[in-house]
Amino acid sequence: MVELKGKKVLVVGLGKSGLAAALFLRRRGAHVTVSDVRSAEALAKDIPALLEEGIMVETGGHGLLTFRRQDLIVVSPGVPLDTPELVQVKGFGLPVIGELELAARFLKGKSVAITGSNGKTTTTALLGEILQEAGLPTLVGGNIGVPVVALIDESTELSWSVLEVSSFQLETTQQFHPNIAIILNITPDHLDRHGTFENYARAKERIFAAQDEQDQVVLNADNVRAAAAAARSKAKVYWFSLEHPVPQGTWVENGFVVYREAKDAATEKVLPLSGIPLKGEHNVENVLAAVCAARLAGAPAEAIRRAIEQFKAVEHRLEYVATLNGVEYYNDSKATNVDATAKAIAAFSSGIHLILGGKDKNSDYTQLADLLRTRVRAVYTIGSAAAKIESQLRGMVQIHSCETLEKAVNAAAAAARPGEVVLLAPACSSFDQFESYEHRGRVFKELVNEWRGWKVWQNA
Ligand code: UMA
Repeated sequence: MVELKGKKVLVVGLGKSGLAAALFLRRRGAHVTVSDVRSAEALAKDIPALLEEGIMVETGGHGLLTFRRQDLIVVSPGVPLDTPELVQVKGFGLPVIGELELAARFLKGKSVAITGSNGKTTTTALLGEILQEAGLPTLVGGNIGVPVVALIDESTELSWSVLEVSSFQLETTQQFHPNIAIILNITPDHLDRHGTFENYARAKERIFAAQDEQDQVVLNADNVRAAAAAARSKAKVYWFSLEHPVPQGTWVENGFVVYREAKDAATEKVLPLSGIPLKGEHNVENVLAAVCAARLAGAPAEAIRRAIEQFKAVEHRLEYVATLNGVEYYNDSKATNVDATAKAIAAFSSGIHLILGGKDKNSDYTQLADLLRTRVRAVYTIGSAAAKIESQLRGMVQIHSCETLEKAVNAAAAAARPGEVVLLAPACSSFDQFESYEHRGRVFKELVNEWRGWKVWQNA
């Protein structure tokens, strides 16, 4: 449905995506209502602008009648599809789509979409910078924080939109059709929402559901579940691998990232591994994926190399914070699942003081056992998942129950010796004690800086 004029549309959820979708729909002439479970007071900052635009606002809960009187429902990614009001109206045949699908129907030009359990944001930001460096008109958005509808007005037939897409967004896509789709990896996450790992993996695979033979999909040859997606894709498959050469795509050879367009084509050297300014092998994987997609989009190797060498780690992704008394502090607040935490631990060889915990997502923390035994000196637990983490990890590693991030930073900083690392990589979401993982990461950095102040005072 591209014609929105005069249509009655309900937007469910008034966060970043809901707000952007509601304003977009209104500008296109739809009669828009927004419904959110939060109170009018909690939403006070956004309501006046919506009312001024002639958008109706329902707060404090979702009314079934509000949902029934619509032509289309646009649901925010954080709203589960088994919300009773949505289930009921879907039963009546009302179309329910997400903000990504809405945007996809209007976005001009070509697009690369990036999904995966981990590395999405870094790869999206990096690919955006590469395409920009190559002189292509580039837009960046999606789960990275800029709703895709907000890119529509700027997009042209020549633009490349680089879109980070999550399983929540992909659950409601229909026509969403990226020219290049990337699946970085699929490891357990969001099981509280998707129920099973297979449901979650199938949601990720929806990234290529509308692709055809003209399109390309870039898959991680080293990740079993991502590689298995190849069997269901109609698009041409390209691979990336840290471990071995691939028929077409990117891999590492003699200390270089290399790319080959097709099995019988020449292998191109793109950049030396020493030119990658990011920590951890997982970031080499992100670079391999971005390089492959960039070559497919037509960026020359030289521009790719320049953009990668200048790239700075994205905030909250294994972000270096400070070195205090010989102890390094890293903020990986975006490590919101067990696999991301494993990758963060693997980026350091030993002496790690690891802050773990937050809101559990039905995760299995015992998967960290080997890394904890070999590289981690102590774990500091926080948040509502602490008891579960402690019971699963007991006997594997020294554990300190800290409850809050503040107590954890203080305890870790007091225990760490020169040459060791204090790492926030919590393996959980943040919503029990913080507004978001960004908020948690910022608090961590503030606490580290306070600790720095305290040290200076103590040494004086
Ligand atoms: N709400 C309801 N009813 C419900 C549930 C929620 O009304 O049943 C309301 C909440 O009260 C709140 C609003 O919905 O007012 C929040 O909507 P939202 O959770 O979809 O959040 P947005 O602010 O719109 O942000 C979303 C993404 N959030 C989620 O997927 C949870 C952002 O990704 C994304 O950056 C943004 O759209 C722009 O595209 C964040 C995220 O945590 C970073 N993503 C997950 C992840 O990376 O693991 C998938």
